[in-house]
Amino acid sequence: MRGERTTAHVGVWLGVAFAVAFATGLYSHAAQLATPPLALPAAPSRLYQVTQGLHVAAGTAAVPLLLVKLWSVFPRLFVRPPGRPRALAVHLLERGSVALLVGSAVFQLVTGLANSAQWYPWSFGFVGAHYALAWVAAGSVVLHVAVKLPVVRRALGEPVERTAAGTGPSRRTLLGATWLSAAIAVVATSAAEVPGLRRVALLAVRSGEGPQGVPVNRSAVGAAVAGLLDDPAWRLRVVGPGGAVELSIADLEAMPQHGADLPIACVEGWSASGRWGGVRVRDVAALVGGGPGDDVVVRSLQTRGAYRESRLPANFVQHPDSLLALRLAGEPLHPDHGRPCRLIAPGRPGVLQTKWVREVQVVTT
Ligand SMILES: Nc1nc2c(c(=O)[nH]1)N[C@H]1C(S)=C(S)[C@@H](COP(=O)(O)O)O[C@H]1N2
Ligand SMILES: [Mo]
Repeated sequence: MRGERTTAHVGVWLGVAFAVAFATGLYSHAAQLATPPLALPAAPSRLYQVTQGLHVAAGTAAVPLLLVKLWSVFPRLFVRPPGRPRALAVHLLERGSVALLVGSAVFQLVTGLANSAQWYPWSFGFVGAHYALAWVAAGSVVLHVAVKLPVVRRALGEPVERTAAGTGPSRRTLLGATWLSAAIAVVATSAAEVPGLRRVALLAVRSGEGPQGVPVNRSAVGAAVAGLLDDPAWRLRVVGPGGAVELSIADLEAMPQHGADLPIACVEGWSASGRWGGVRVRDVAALVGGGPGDDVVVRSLQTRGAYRESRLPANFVQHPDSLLALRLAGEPLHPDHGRPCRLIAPGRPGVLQTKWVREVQVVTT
């Protein structure tokens, strides 16, 4: 069952999975930069939910594909290197590029899956390492495809035999089982995103349950803000080119209220939608002279943690559904969802939907 044809067929699908993961990963990385190199769209509001869902699904599908592909070439790891210096150099170069490819691919899949499970058995920063190795993986895939193109062409040109020469399962059975495991891996982790299919999602990292119908990643207690949320002295500080104002909950509730159905789309691949209510970010920014070209920085009551601050680019600030939410599902925000108010804007990664907001700063660019 081993051999060129197995390797080539599985390799094509693995290449597709890596290409999808690379493209959606670049998008996710750009979306998380404070000032992205080019303006990303604020609509459709579910765009990031889709791209990040695809990212995690493609990475998950790649696991069985990579395992089968490695198994199909395994005996080749032990071929004796040629003796002649020139042939040996070529051989070592080829082995080196394969080692880089396998190493970076395994690294990406392992760190990605571990991040989805919020398990960090390492000391390096996930985001920087996963991003850097994505380029190494992409480069070595391109090199590998270029080097192997003649073999791939030949292997794909031949039919996949229906029955094996001897006894035992055929190559066709093996390929079928491989597709099936990739499909099962995707369904078992991603079906949670499809209404009615959550029970099928046996490997989903989130139960899908939480206060007000939305799961919680970082609770108020976990973020060490629980004691600060019901302080009657809380004011939203708004700063901008026109000065500074302080708004109480009553002041915010006296402003025009707006409702929006928006998802929380976590980088880990899970997402959940809710009905949010509150004031528009652009209305708040306008109080301190914020104009259509201005970005907004939102800061949390939280004093530690990577996600206590985020920057909303001008086109997101202007979107009518970008809110400082005071309510979820018709009730005041649950403490774990960011009471007294949180940022919720369309088309953004979950990590940027800052909770327990204390300050809004208009930044003139
Ligand atoms: N202040 C603050 N805001 C935060 C976070 C955080 O750790 N601190 N976590 C973010 C992450 S990773 C996600 S996915 C969303 C999840 O929101 P939820 O925990 O309310 O579901 O909130 C974001 N907002
Ligand atoms: Mo997240």
